[in-house]
Amino acid sequence: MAEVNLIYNKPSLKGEITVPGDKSISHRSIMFGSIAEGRTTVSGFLLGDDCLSTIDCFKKLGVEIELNGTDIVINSKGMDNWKEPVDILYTGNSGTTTRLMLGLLAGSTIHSILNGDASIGKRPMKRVIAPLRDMGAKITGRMDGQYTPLAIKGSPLKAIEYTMPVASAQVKSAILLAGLNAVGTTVIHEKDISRDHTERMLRQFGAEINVENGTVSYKGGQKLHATHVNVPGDISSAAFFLVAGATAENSEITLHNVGLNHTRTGIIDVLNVMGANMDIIVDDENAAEPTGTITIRTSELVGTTIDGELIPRLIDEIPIIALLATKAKGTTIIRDASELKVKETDRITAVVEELKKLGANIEATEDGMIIHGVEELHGASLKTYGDHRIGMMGAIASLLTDGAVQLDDADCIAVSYPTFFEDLIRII
Ligand code: SPQ
Repeated sequence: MAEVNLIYNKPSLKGEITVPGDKSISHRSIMFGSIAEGRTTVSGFLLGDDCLSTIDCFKKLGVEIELNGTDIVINSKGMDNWKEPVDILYTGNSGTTTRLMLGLLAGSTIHSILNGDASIGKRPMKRVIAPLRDMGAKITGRMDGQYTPLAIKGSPLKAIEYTMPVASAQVKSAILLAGLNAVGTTVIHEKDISRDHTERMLRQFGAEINVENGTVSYKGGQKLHATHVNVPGDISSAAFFLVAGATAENSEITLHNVGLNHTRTGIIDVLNVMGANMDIIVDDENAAEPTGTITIRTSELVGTTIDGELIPRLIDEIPIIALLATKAKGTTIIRDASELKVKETDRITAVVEELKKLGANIEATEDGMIIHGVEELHGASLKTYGDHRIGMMGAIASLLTDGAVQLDDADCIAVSYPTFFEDLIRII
């Protein structure tokens, strides 16, 4: 557990950062490259701990995966030739690895066991296992499959029509990946649209998929074709520096290669509504995953309300948005976000507890938080709860406080942004 002591005297931030690869897309690139027979290449891969866990799991299934920096080569004999693993598939801290692999392994021909770290052991899995069982999946686990470790006996599946009870890309993706091997057409209805990287990548690998008015449908039994995947920078990582640039005094930061998929850009909408001084240049709107360059400057911010369909479009950015709101005039209300309670930690409690230590005027609600802007934030010792997003929120807060900020465990930041501190130092 690496403790860090961050002593900055309210620096002005200047410089440019090329944002590292998107975590959600990096995971999926390995999964799709392992399903498809042949040679898939990936560029811009995120070398974060979570994505390395995904690589490790597929290596245990007999897929050849070579890393050369952020370039990856996957040689797979196709999903039908995956090897039964002799070892447990260890998913570390990664909810995405655990839940998406459940969908894939359910329709495979092998027996496997999935397990993760202590945080994964507390995250709900029934939300994935219930629809998979409706498809015919044979999955057993602790508390009837609510928690890891989980044992999966691959079996023939049938397609289902499913209405999502919560907006979750992980549940949607697990069903879609199981649907690959299911007889019939898998149909999923979403009220609020969650990130659509799985749908986009299915298309990229040659599948025919229909997406219309919140309904995704596609026929099982389609073969995927190996291809090249270019992973854009992660907007969830960029978010920390967007907030730093908007709130630190006399600052201007340019972020290159930011993924601008509409299902992920809720943070941009919020920054705009709050009055951020920001310019965006889109690189290629028609790319499989669009990207752009964002320049953000010190801004006069006002509070806002964040709820409804916006929530799944910024769910992982809420910790850093809460910090942003402490520096805005007036009140910010975040609601409809109870999903935060089942992330790497309960992010409502963690954000409220830690920002209070810095002098923020913030209170937790049943499904979010209410934040009143304050003049000053002060130094304090913060807990990260082993949650990368809480750790980075604390580190960015240290740029705004009138004293030092200590983080009890900054190692967790490597889950999604292993070069976070290098990038931070570059702009100070
Ligand atoms: O993978 P994991 O641990 O679930 O990571 C988080 C994160 O903050 O990085 C959530 F804790 O991101 C999820 C995200 O919240 C990644 C994800 C995906 O790649 O499909 C979808 C979201 O989760 P969910 O539960 O809403 O589907």
